[in-house]
Amino acid sequence: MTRATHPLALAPVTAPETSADAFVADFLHNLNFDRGVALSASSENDRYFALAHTVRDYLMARWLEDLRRQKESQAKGVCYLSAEYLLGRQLDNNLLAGGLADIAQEALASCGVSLDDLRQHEVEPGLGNGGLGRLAACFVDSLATLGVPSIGYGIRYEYGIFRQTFVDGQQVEQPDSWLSLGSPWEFARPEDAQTIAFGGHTETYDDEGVTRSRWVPGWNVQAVPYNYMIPGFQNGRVNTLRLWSAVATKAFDLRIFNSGDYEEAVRAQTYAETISKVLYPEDSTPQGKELRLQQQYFFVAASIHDFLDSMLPGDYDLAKLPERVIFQLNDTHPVIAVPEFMRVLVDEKKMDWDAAWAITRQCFAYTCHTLLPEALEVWPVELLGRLLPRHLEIIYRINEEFLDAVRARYGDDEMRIRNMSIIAEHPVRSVRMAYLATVAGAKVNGVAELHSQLLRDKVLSDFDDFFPGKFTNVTNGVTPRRFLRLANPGLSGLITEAIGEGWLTDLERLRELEPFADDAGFRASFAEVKAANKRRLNDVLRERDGFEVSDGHMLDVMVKRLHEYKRQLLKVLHVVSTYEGVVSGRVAASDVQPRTVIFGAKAAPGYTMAKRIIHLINAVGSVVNSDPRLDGRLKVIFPPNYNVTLAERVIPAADLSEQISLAGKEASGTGNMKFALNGALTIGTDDGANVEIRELVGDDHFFLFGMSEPEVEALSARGYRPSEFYQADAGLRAAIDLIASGAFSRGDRSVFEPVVSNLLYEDRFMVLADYASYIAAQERVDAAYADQEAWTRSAVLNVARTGFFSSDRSIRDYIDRIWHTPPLA
Ligand code: NBG
Repeated sequence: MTRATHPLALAPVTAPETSADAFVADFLHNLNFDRGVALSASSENDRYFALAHTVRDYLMARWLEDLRRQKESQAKGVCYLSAEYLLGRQLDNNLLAGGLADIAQEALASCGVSLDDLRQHEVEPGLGNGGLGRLAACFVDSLATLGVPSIGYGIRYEYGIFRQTFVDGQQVEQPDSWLSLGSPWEFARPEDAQTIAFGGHTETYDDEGVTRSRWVPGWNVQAVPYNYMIPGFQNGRVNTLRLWSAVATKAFDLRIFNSGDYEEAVRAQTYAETISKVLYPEDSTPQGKELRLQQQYFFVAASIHDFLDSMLPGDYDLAKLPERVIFQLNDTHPVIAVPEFMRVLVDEKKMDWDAAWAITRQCFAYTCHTLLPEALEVWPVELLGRLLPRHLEIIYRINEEFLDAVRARYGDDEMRIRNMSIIAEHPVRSVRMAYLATVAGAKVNGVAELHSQLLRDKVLSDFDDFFPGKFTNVTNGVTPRRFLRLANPGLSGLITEAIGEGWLTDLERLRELEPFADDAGFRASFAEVKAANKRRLNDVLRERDGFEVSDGHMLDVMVKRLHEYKRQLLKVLHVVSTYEGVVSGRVAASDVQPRTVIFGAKAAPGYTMAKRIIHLINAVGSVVNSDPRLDGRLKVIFPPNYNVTLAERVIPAADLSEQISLAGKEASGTGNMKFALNGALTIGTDDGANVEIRELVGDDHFFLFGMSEPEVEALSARGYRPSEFYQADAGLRAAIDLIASGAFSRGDRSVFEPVVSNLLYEDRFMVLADYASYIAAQERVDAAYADQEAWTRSAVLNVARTGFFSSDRSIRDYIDRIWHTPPLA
């Protein structure tokens, strides 16, 4: 052990002394020695990096200690496998977690540097699409805060979710080159790279009298890990997020290069590196689909090998793995980990199939995040077999044994067999990844009560019957550190003043706020915080996009991915109907409750209808906002490129939260939780976690509308004809006709014709059926908002009663119901 002979090498790493002076010294040291610049010559990026590295230095001792302890204790831990982590900016979160915000502020000020400018400088890593990725980010925060031994594994996409711009009201996607100036939060570990193979063929061979299979791959890439610190909230813990980046095994071919064919010389490199190039590349083309499967296998294979290589002692008895690790599959994206794990145990570790399968079935658990059949991933057998031939064989064998067991239980019920088979035969022979995960997983969970129940009763009901006790629920949650403490310092201060410290890690304590709802003084302060948050939002919107929220307006917000099931169209119809009421003279402008409607939404690049809806929102906004007949009482603003950073400003300012999906379609929603926790009232359907929000806050403080899930089913069964609703409702007719007339497209009726005819003749998500109920609920909203005291009282009660939605509670539920991984002392 020559490496450790010097006494200093054995001393534990210690954090710098916590004082503003020490912070200054560290900051300047990092600026000079890391960045190679003097303060006077430094750029904002230099100062941002130096600050980030200083914060890192404070967290480093704890991080190294946690890594050591997790390995030494060999306690059971969680490997969270997720293709997405929508982290948001890191600086503020890490300052808060490290308890460093005040001294950093003071230290920088003494150097003449504004902390706020450096905050704004950070580019958020948008390594996720929406709720699923943000949930993973909340979960790693809570895992660290609760001190659960864990590691998050994912992909370090070079380009995250696209940057959205609008050109003539239409979405145009720009690449998100978040790494162009580097990231100060990551640690590249090329020495821990894993080799990930693809393609080739399989063969059998004789292994001392036993016939075994092996995979002879065709090509491979290197997976290089980048480590990120995930600090717990002021608890001295720092967990790890490990994101994989793809590089070519052979950087380039010198022989070809020397022959002058430069492109060919780097072809392999370019090809390999595409694997981690972008988040979810377009999957409507066969090439795109293949790349996506490559990404999935790439990161789970690297993660499994990393865990086995780096976290276990050399002579580890693999039969004990279920006592050591649980791999949580965040949706179907990482499910190819199941056959990979089996391949490692059976082919590489030469374990007997049954023993390996018994271990695998205890080491994986699966979270399903959807009910939409089209979102349940399937991989064509042809593709999977070409890319991962051995894995396909393993999947076939798992399926064969599973179907034998199904036959043994139910007899030759061919219908049931076909419905439960991991292999679908139509329209093309494919592997159903959700089924594979369900068969392999120790537990399967949905993400809200209603969602889990629908999974059990409908989507996976045969499996629930076959595997009693396998299905469970863990209702989603959000981290109160980012979405309350950092996003809403005003409200956080008020809460602490009222009920003291401690609620940030024990969010149920918000209950103690209930009596303050009846305290006029508290309500006044609460309303003042809301007003200040609106001003803060205005500052951001003005600078970012030149928008403004007018004083005295109710702030009505719908921010989430653009999807037909989420029904942004319903919100648009409400806006159009208010507008139509005034311009047709039926309603006096002075009777309209002043409102600003904020939309934020990205549409998948290949999702044409979603893009049309974005166009429509912008078109309606530009007409409504400039029509003097409205007297400035109705505004629609749609800041482009909604992301975590903007969410942190919008949510605390909102009065009304729009959660209006068709019942039975939104698995949970997490935006809904963030709004309620920040004191917005919800207008929503009985869908996803809305159901639990409404139960907790009470009917009087929630605007419920629309069909319930059984009513939706009944209407479908009867045969839904949207045009009947159109015919029967004059207000609805007027709103749709106005869109159809070209009023929002300079008289050109063709522009929104596809949207209108889709509503009238298909309307898969029953916008028209819920329209009347929605409008009536909005009238109740207007009436309620007119009584500001009562509204604020409801808002306070929303905050007080939604502590349940902390992601700390979700993680505790995972521990109790699925993982059984106690926190490390
Ligand atoms: C999404 C659901 C949301 C849910 C998040 C997090 C996918 C596949 N699902 O309702 O649509 O809140 O997951 O669970 O992104």
